[in-house]
Amino acid sequence: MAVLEQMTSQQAIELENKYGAHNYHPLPVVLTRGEGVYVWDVNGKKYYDFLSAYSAVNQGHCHPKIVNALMNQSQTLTLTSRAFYNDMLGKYEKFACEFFGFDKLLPMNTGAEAVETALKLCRKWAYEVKGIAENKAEIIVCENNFHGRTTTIISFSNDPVAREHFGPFTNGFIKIEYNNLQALEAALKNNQNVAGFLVEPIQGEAGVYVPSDDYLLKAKALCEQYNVLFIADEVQTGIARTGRLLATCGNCSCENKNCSDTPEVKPDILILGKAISGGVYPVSAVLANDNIMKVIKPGNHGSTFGGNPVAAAVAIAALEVVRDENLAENAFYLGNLFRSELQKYIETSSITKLVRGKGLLNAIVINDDEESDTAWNICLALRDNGLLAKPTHGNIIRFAPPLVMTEEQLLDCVSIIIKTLKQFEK
Ligand code: IF1
Repeated sequence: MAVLEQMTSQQAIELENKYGAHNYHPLPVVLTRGEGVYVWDVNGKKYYDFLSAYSAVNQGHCHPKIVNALMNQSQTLTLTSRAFYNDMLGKYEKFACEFFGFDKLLPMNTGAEAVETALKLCRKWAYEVKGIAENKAEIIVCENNFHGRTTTIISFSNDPVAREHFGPFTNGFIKIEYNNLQALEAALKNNQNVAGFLVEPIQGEAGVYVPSDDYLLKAKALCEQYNVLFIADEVQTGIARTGRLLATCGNCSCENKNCSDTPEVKPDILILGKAISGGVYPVSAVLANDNIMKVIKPGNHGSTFGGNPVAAAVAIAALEVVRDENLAENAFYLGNLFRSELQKYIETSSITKLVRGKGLLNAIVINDDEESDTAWNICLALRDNGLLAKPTHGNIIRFAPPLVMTEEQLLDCVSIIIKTLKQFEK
């Protein structure tokens, strides 16, 4: 069979099973095309995408402006490495620094690479600026975090499936309860060696846990009080997903700042990935001001593809789409509509306990134990009804459509979701 010949679902699944490592358990659907909020499988069936590739496709699948940027740059200059300058990286760095309000950007490719970069930057700042003794720096993280899959990152994960048999692990991390300011202060108070606090503004993988409104603001204040860097991992919550440009700091270039419910918090180090490229190309970034980023000197850190011309062109286009199509405002409005419509159903439902989230990063909790396969079966039924979503942990289903969705499409999805949930009512 010619490699690119049209395949049946079964053939595609069998190929992956035979030749691919089994590091995922995908929902049984084989996609072949994406456009805006829709994806199509190999049989021509159309679906609403309610996962957005884990919030990487905020701008919608194959956004023409972003794809054109990819195509144009790919036919001009794809990669120089950082051994030489190129005419795209500086433009992108300037654009992104002004877009998010920071002095400097360190370009990488994946979210995990950006998290690792932020950890290295924080440690180096701790030794060279704060004055912590060499190799004594500690970084506070939260229980049930998800920051990626590298060995150092899983060293501070408490997910056994992500950690088992991958040791030995990296030292220098303190775990505290998420959304618990007392726990944070206790970890800061008695320890001069704390360099930073790494936190997700909303814990996505854990099940879309939204902290109390003042958590991030007060956590940042505690970090300032103890001269510790506040590091925000916005790989999943950033780029308008939660109804603001960033879940921590609106820095909105738009008029109606959606900061009414949650105060703005300026991270010392901001970590971005996923939708910074609109899901078109692997792009991630670490942003900080000069007082922190100055510790990085030539040879300290890098990456072959980090900041390549294609990444630069794609990221500029992807961020312009966020601004020009008012995606934060759209996510803010549609997110409120989504939760209020689902809440009406939940009040009469025996199968759904609650809906939670911010902007268009939401989840429902299914009224069954974590080990049950009810959430999985609901996602299979959603697939049959034309909407793709996937459980995060056990009985929690994440709902995160592209931010370009219209109100009409959202209400259509709400009716599909409710119709499907009703099939499981006891
Ligand atoms: C998988 C989860 C989501 C992230 C945050 C860093 C990264 C991620 C907050 C690393 C990546 C992805 C990874 C992907 C599935 C997905 C995921 F389920 F794993 F946890 F979104 F919730 N910080 N999240 O969410 O970025 O290196 O992947 O570019 O590994 O299964 P990456």
